[in-house]
Amino acid sequence: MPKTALITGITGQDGSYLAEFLLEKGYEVHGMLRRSSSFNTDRIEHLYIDELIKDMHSQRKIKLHYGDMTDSMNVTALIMKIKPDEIYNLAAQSHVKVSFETPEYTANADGVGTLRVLEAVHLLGMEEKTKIYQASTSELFGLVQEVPQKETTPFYPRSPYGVAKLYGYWITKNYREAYNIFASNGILFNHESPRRGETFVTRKITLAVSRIAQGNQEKLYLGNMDSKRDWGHAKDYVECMWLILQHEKPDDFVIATGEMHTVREFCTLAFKEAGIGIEWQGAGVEEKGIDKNTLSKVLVEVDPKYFRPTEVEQLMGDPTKARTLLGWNPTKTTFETLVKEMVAEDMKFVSKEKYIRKAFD
Ligand code: NDP
Ligand code: GDR
Repeated sequence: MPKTALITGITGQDGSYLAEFLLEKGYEVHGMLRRSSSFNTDRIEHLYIDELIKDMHSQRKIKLHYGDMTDSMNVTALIMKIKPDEIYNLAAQSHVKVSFETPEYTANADGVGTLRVLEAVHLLGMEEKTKIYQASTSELFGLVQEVPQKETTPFYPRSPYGVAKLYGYWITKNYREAYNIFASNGILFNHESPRRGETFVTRKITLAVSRIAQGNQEKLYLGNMDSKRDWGHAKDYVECMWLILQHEKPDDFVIATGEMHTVREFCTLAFKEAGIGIEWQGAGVEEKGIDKNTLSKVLVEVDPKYFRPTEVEQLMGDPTKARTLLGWNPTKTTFETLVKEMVAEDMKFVSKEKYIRKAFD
């Protein structure tokens, strides 16, 4: 019998890579799909075959079910129907800046949403059958108390998102201890890919760089350029989610590369990959990235509208525990390879965009 997995957040960056990974392992994969007025299945379309055309294909690869993390009855009904061996709880309002504008919704979906999954497994008496992976985050560390951050570093979240995820982290641990559920937290540091949402800084940069290189955009506006992050590749990180649930006992793990770079460094490298050299001038809101060829053309400018009310200045994780206990390799993809891949994919994406635009001219 193949194992059955339920992925909440299957339409997101991580959900799509995880679905591919689990299918390759022979899992029956189910996913929670939010109703949307327009299609939100771009990242999983290659895995999903619509009911209407299923006869044209030998089999559907994944099964999608409408649902929402803010709807307890729906969450419980799905778990009752699917009876998953493993639940990967990835669904969340995952944008830190947006969480300042939608704090209550973020708490509901990201914090109480996690409780809904755990309580459903408990209510349905599935404690011995179902393992739960909780998508915890380096944003828990927030105002950093120690560098690098590890499983024992104290938490100090700096956004409604971070605080909601803090509840998710602790309620996962509490249900593990109270009801003996196999429930584990992956404390994942930033991970990116060509499938990253377009408003997160890495993808915003690689898309803009590609559009600038192909003459489709003049300038890129960014917020805090000094912010430092530990950036890995999403494809490598979903493997670790699975490893965490295959471990002999439930536990919490930091997943990171152990390397840290500034937003400015990411930006410089992305422009370089697109064949454009830039020089930085000024500081803070005065900062500008100038095209080295012309030494006058401003390609990057700081816009304070992207600053956050409270910022997480630097994050760098220590993945020793995951490396030792799970045998996970944190440096499969280097920072340079990640930037290269994202720029290369966006260059292709933007040329298609240009082609479509031309067709409508
Ligand atoms: P994305 O933003 O790409 O995906 C989020 C997913 O959650 C989407 O499928 C989205 O659906 C779904 N979702 C949002 N709100 C709800 C809701 N109320 N009910 C049901 N589904 C909902 O995030 P990532 O893939 O990057 O991240 C996955 C998880 O890991 C998130 O929980 C995130 O907070 C966490 N995380 C991410 C890190 C990263 O660097 N990427 C690092 C650490 C943790 P839709 O497509 O319809 O919007
Ligand atoms: P983060 O990712 O907040 O770390 O959360 P994001 O890419 O949004 O920001 C990273 C850093 O870049 C700075 N920054 C900008 N950010 C955005 N989005 N847009 C800009 O224009 C910009 N300019 C500078 C930010 O201030 C920040 O310091 C991500 C999400 O995936 C979370 O869900 C996840 O939990 C954490 O990573 C780990």
